[in-house]
Amino acid sequence: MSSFAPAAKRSKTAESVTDSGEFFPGIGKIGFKPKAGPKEVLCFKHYNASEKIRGKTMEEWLRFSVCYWHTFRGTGADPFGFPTLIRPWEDGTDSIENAKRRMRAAFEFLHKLGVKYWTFHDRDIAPEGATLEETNKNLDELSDLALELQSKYGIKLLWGTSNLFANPRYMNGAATNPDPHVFACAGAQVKKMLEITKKLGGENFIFWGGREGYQSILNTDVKREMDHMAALFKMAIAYKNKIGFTGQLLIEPKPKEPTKHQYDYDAQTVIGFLKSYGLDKDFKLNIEPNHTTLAGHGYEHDVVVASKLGFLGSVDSNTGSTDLGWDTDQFPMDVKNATLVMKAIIEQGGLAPGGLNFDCKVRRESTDLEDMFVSHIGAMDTFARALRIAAKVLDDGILPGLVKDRYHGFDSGLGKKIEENKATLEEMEAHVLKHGEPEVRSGKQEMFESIFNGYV
Ligand code: XUL
Ligand code: CO
Repeated sequence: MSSFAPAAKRSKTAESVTDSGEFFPGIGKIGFKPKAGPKEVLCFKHYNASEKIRGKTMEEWLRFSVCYWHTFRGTGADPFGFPTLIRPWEDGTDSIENAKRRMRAAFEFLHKLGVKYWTFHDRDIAPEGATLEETNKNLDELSDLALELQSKYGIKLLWGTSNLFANPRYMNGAATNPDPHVFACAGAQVKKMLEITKKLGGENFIFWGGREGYQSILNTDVKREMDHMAALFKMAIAYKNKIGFTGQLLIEPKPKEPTKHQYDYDAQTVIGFLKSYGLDKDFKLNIEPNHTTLAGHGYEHDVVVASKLGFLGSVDSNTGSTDLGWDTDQFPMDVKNATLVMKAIIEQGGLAPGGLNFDCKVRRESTDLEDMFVSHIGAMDTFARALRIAAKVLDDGILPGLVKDRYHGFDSGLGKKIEENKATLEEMEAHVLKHGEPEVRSGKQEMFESIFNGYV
């Protein structure tokens, strides 16, 4: 690709936007219009924030959040093409002034969309300076503005995180880098971002190990790298407790991309890691379905596994594209998939202090400002429908009852003894000798699928 970057046409300059005072003119607060026609896309047809379902409002169940990195730092650039998403508040510089204008645009967007939470990486909101002092000063300045805007609009921080993957210093890993000096940079960054997250009242803090893995096993000491990753987590727990930050710590699994193999492969791998290093009381998981499918599982798999094992803390509610197969971070529009996720969330009694964070980006071809709203609204309506359907499935009790019935043999007698870990191999042998071959029982998958389809 040549270094010549043809700019997509800018419709308004950053100056003129500042003058008008509004970043999304012509778009008001998004309302609930259940009777709106199919072509009306700037309203909610299903998401009714104050409607009560199973004792909680939709807003309380869904806890939607907008991510800063895709929605306000995404440019539409890809390995084959230049930026396509030219936002009118951007002046093309990495200045503090531009960062502040962008943040005002972000809060206007959150307010108009009616989403109460946001998420960001340290480097999303403030430019990196030449030294750590300068970088931290920039972060202080932008987080002061964030605090002011949070209180102006009544918006809260779902989680903060450190970007430990973009800067070239992290190319060989952050906590898993073979150089302790780089590890120290990661530690310093996490320290500062824990402070900023606390300052903004963040309800969680995330670790996504973007470079914590390897490209070649030949140059990698896997055991030392995992030990070092655990060491950083232990430091984070100690510092969190020291400064009195009460948010939940979360790890976000992903199997690969950008590294060939990432240590936080999937939910079960991370749970095993947390238990091996004695971290399981202090961490939960932030599950991103696009990462789950990248790991070769079904969309809902990691949400269900993490939830059933008591580790589901939050969800990066996005989707991939089965025909592409990589981390495309699309807006979730599939009601069936979302229903399976919501069913697990209702079954565990909700996600708080976690939420449904839209770690999603509009396609690089979706270049209108309006598309930022349309995409989020579509995804929110998808999850609102999913919540209603999942609640109905659980209220009816038909599917849960059928599942329970499949395992009824474990409710009494030998099965109960097995579940209670009181049985022996000798008893197993005696049982088979006495009763012979078990009868085959149909799994009835198609029946379960048909019943589920009846609700969607
Ligand atoms: C990357 C990803 C990250 C994390 C936060 O695939 O999902 O944006 O959510 O670092
Ligand atoms: Co994510």
